[in-house]
Amino acid sequence: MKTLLINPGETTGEGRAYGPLTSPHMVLAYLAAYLKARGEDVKIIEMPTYKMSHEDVFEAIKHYAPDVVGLTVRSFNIKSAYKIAVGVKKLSKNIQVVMGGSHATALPEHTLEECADIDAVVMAYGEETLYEIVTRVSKGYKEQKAFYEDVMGVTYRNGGGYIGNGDRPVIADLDALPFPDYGMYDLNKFGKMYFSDTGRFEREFSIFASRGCPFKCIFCMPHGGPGISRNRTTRSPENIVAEMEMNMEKFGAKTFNFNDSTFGINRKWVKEFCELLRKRGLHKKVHWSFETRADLASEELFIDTKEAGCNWVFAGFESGAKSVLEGMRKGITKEDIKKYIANARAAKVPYISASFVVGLPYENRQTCLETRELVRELELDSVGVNIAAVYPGTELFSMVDQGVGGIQWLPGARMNWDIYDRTRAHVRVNDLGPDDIEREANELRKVALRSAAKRNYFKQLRKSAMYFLYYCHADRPKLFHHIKQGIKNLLTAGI
Ligand code: B12
Repeated sequence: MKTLLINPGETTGEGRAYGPLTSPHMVLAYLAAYLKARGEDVKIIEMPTYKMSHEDVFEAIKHYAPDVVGLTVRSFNIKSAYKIAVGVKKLSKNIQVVMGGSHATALPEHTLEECADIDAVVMAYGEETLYEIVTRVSKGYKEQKAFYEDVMGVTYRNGGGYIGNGDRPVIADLDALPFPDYGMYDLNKFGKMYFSDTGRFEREFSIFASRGCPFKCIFCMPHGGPGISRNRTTRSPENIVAEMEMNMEKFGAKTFNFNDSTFGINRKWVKEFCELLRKRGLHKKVHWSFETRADLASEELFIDTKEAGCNWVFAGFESGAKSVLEGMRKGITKEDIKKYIANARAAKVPYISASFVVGLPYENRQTCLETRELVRELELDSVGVNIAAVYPGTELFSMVDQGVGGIQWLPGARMNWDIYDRTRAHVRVNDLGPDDIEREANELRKVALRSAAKRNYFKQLRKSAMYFLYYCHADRPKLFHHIKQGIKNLLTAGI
């Protein structure tokens, strides 16, 4: 039985936001490893990173002749996934087309309705569900519905309607899962990241310590989907270290990024994990980074993790305005943010970065100024500035429907998956129209750049020069895009 798993992102070109990933797609590596461990034949196509067109994908399908095609979908690549589903069914009606991922999990029936060539949607965690489907397909039942009937975590097409089989419980023992198999990818095709403290470019490997998140930020889909709610499961430190060691040995991995929605919730666990890294000598061999919340990071947490090899910390601060922070129900305050930075600096964390969002409920011109002020003051090493994006399955989506905090859809934006390109606003909020939101985001980027340079001008300059040289060699179109952006920013930032 052959299964082809596809990340369907468009080969975007510059200007579009969701280009190739710099770290191999973890979700598909997990699903593939699970099937492989059970003797299945499986392949992965990473469209954006391999720069494959839809025609290239169809050629690959003809060549591999899979029985099941599995697509991982988010709102910004769902249209590309539909195109693949249509093409697959043109090639053969017998290939089962299955979708999973956050978008499909949030809107299973709607997804089936929008594209008649999808046979079923897998909701929440997919390893066990996909394997069950593949096993049923291999049995070659006469009736298609037998592939999906009573399979937990599936919504499937039945005649003119849809049948939802209800949620599959979370995978309680994450240690029992096979490690994500990054050997399924052509790793040379992925980009590398520059690390200021070592002065080197490294390939980053995504890793997970836990699935799920108990917090309730309005813009995030509950991990695993609304059905799975906010259940959080954690791997043992031993299991994680074994995965790191395997990737070090197999691929020479030197850099890991913990992709947990929130790392460090359980301090006792973090202590044990850090101790194990030191005991195994990994703190001298690898670097790693994590994302946590402003109110979770004590100086002690930063010291423990830094001594265990962590060289980069990241947090979503989102806003510098009380009303906006309260409206997003993140449960953090400006004081928490300042304390986080003070703790990280006291622990001498080499690289501190954070992200902000412009255009959430209660945002207005005044709150944007307050965020700018905070960013100016923090002098972070890097700042990601996002324009508010309203994803299905989030509380924010319902808030926009109801106009909470002055936020409203732009005409034609609701359920329009073409708008999720990160460069444009698709809502208006209070006295900010879409152009104002985009302008405020740009202003904030400039403030962030100036503030980073103020802390360490030469570090920033060196980073830019290193990326320049890297892209000269590795990705010319990206280089031209960044030069254009950089010049624009530098000229207007007045550094
Ligand atoms: C880690 C992560 C990332 C990492 C990915 C790293 C990597 N190399 O894999 C990085 C940092 C790159 C990233 C970036 C972005 N992300 Co992100 N990310 C996440 C996060 C925290 C976890 C996703 C993950 O890998 N989970 C681990 C796996 C094992 O679990 P899983 O994703 O739930 O997948 C399981 C099931 O969904 C299912 N499944 C998934 N696909 C398939 C396919 C098939 C066929 C089957 C059967 C099952 C199946 O099985 C999987 C295994 O159990 C989620 C948060 C969340 N709530 O899920 C957001 C999330 C997925 N990201 C999101 C967004 C918006 C982004 C960005 C656009 C953010 C930005 N502003 O730039 C970018 C897009 C980048 C890109 N080009 O794709 C949104 C997507 C919303 C949506 N509806 O599209 C989420 C849901 C967060 C949110 N706002 O709610 N992200």
